[in-house]
Amino acid sequence: MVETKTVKFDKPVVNGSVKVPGDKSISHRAIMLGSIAEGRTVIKGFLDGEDCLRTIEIFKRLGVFIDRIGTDVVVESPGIRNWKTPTEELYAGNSGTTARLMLGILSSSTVTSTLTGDESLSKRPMKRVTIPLQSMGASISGGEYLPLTISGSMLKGIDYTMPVASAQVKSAILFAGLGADGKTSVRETAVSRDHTERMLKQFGATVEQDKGTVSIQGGQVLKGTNVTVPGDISSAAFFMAAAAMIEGSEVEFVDVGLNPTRTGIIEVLRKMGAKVEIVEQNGEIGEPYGIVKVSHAPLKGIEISGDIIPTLIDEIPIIALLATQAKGTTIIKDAEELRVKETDRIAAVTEELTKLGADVEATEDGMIIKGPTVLSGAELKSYGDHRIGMMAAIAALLTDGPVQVEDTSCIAISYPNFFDHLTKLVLNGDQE
Ligand code: SPQ
Repeated sequence: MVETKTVKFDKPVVNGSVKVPGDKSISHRAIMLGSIAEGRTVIKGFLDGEDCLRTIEIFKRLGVFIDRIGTDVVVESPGIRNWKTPTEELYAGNSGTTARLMLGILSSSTVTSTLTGDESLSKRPMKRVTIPLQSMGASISGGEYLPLTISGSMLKGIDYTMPVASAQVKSAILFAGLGADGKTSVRETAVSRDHTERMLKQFGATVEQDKGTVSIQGGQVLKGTNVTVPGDISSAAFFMAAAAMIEGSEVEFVDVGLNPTRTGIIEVLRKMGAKVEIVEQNGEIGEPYGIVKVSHAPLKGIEISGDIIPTLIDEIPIIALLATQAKGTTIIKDAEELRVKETDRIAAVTEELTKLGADVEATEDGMIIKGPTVLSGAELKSYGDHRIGMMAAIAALLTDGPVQVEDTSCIAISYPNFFDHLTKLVLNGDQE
């Protein structure tokens, strides 16, 4: 049954403090590295989103013990070389991160397994990962898409220049390189999120980073450790945009991740004219996080292109909505990767914003948005994509009539309590 929600507010203002759930990218990696490592890993702040739960299920099938103690997730692993061959397929659900990173991990393990995914994931390109892995000697059978069968083997290190800026490709190669013979280097044209590099170090690995090249020496054995996951800035971005767009709004984000490879949204908000204050910053070792306050100010259109794109790739749907409220033209370029996410996000965003009355044109690698426009209620679709679903719900803060969002259950992939937080921030706004 597809869950449809009608979202309606009467001249809302968003206000108050919110602690968004744990970062999705970091939560996946904490389970993965905790399972590769020998011994016990305790994860605080883990995201209970559906994608991350898929990653947990996969490692349980490989013989890793994973359980909860209160809100912590505890991983007890015999180490990657002692996993058991799974009796069932490894199902990655909707999660590109799970599928692509697992390809790298499983290639250097000692087990044979088949990775599968849902309908959307089974249409997402995997060759970007399987080609470099196969050149390391990985045994992967299948084609461009899932399902793929991986027989773990002894790999050899490579020196690889990535054709696309992708943290998933980089991470898959680094994970494979960890178990390979010799050194593996990955060269990036634009810097993508570096959570894998940071966390490998937390688990005791030596990782070299030099001007866009990351290198790892194979044969390093990791030891379990404790990991704290900060709030996901990609989730916070929805309420950051709401606060920036709606007059009288101010929202504070507590313990939100501030890794510079992810904070493109803050730069964009500031350039567009919103008030963004970093009240406090912590966590120099591991992942930086802090308190961020965003408040409304008149917005103007800007160009968003080049090296900043990988630092805000997942925020582009909500940035597009933001641009409908900015004066002038916003041009988003160099973001063709959006076409191969959970859905084609360029097509989906253009179609849904147009239904609301926005002036949006899709281009091959982005969008051109003219603003400001008055938006009207409409019937929108999420396309089963959590980020499109949340963008549609936030749009309801701007429209006169209700916005009906078809298929909202996908929001649980990255932000299970999204609607509770939305209601809370609007209620606080009412009380001001
Ligand atoms: O995991 P998935 O489905 O690929 O999730 C998305 C998202 O919007 O949540 C992309 F659709 O985030 C990716 C992100 O776009 C998560 C990610 C990571 O954790 O390494 C990296 C980015 O993808 P890529 O292809 O640029 O490496």
